[in-house]
Amino acid sequence: MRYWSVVFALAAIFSVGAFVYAPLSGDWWLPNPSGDMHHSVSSFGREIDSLFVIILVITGVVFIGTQVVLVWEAYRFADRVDDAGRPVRQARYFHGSQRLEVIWTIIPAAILVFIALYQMGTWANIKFRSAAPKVQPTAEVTARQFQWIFRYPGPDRKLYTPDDLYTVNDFHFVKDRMTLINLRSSDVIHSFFLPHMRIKQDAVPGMIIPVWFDSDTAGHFELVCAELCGWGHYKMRGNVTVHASDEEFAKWQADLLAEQNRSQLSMATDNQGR
Ligand SMILES: [Cu+2]
Repeated sequence: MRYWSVVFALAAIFSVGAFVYAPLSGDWWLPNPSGDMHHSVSSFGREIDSLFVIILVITGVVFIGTQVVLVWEAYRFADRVDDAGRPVRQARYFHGSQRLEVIWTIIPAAILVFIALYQMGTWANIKFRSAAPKVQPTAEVTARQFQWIFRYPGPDRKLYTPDDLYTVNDFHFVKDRMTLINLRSSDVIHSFFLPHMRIKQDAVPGMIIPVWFDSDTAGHFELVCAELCGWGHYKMRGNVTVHASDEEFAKWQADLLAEQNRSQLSMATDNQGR
């Protein structure tokens, strides 16, 4: 029935409409708080966005091409019968076409190789340990069911010393600074995802994984877990604060230190009272 080719056509038109509309609308696209939706706040983000657009264009062209053929063939070969109820055209069965199989294997393979080579530089910049910035880690981040624990260097500026500072689901770093964290997990696999910085890295038990990123915009962003890690997975949301300056970050750390000392003091006095 030709009716079905119309249904296929409408579904294809709707899909194409959605992916043409997405880049034009702010809500459907990758999050960008600066208002300019084609300008990610992080320097890696801009590379990743352009890769994303290239892949969207390639898959879009392939999708439109295959849908046009599908709908046209569905329309053309719809089973029509004559007045006597006999098929107008008899179906013909044949066993594959080797040439066609070779073509539709080679073309996608070539496209995948092109994408693999094209994105290699970006991947190396973001993931290769040799590309890690030579800076002190801003924090050690430990994922666990179901929260993010941040451990910052204290006044001695060294991590893993007794004066370290802790926060839960609250991450701070400084604008325009390449920021390095050591990512760990204390139970299952989680995924450290900063959507605004386009950074996503699995936290794997038993490994300490360096992750680096930056932001050219101060403000408040979001951290989520991008790996379904258990029943409370949805709770693994954290606030990210990008401070405008080193001074502002130092001020926040000093406040945190004072608060931490205060609570330790009150714990000590509580114990004495008992
Ligand atoms: Cu998780």
